Amino acid sequence: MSSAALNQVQLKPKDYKSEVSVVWCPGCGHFGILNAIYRAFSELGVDPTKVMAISGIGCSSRTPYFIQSYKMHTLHGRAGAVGSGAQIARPDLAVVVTGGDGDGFSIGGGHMPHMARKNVDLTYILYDNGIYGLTKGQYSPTSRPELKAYTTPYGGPEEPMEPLLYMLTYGATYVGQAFAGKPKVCADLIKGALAHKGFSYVNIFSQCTSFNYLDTIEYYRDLMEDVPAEHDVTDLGAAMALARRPNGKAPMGLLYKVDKPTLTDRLADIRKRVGGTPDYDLKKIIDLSRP
Ligand SMILES: Cc1ncc(C[n+]2csc(CCOP(=O)(O)OP(=O)(O)O)c2C)c(N)n1
Ligand SMILES: [Mg+2]
Repeated sequence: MSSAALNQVQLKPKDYKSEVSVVWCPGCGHFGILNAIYRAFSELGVDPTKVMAISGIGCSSRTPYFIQSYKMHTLHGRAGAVGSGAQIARPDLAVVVTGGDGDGFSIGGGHMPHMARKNVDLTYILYDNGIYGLTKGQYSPTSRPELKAYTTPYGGPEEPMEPLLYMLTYGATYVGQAFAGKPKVCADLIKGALAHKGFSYVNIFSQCTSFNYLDTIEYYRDLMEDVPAEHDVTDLGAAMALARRPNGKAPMGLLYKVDKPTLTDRLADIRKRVGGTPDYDLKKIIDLSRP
């Protein structure tokens, strides 16, 4: 994201809390992720007046309310599209999108590949609790088939998707994963994502203590294994192999990080080529399109 927002202030994590009280259920993993965001902001000296926090709808999508920053609580599934627009219009701002597995991969699933392939310079933090929490417990694209939810009382009829494979396939330039019970790992991954220039995706498992009785904090603790120290984060094939969960273990840590031109860089190149703001004269556009 924009480096203009970094190393600007010296604030404590609590200084990034807004005046709005947090309304999640007791024991919800989302608290851990929010605290990791505060911590990452503090450690990077992020200027709150340079942050645009954007979300869709969901328990996780309430996050911008709790952060001292500019914010937009948008439509269900559209946070990525709004975030992309905000980033293009104001490349000097640090755009941080937060949301859930339902918001990002059900209704919002059509936006995810495009943010990734365009390398939009923003940070996307996905709170993956394998359920629709806000609407009280429906099956999501990351629910395990064994989960009996209100919409799947006999268990799920489909295989869950793998968000990491999806984002790696579509060209995200920073991909990491952790779970809410590891605050330092979460904060470090978010810090790396914020400091990265390009589309950063951080998948954080989050226990839903009200509606997902399977994916508990103990389950995530057993499920996850640190990314091996020898893993090369520039090796896409190796990152994908880890995302496919060898030995059934989900990787925790940074899987992938490469530098590539961002959408903002490419738009600036076009402006340079045409010698300023592009000319929107219709006749010229038609002539240019048919050389
Ligand atoms: C267009 C539209 N469809 C459906 C809904 C209902 N709805 C609100 S939040 C949500 C899913 C939330 O799940 P997730 O994104 O995983 O967030 P969580 O609450 O689990 O953090 C749904 C289906 C809506 N608000 N708008
Ligand atoms: Mg969810």
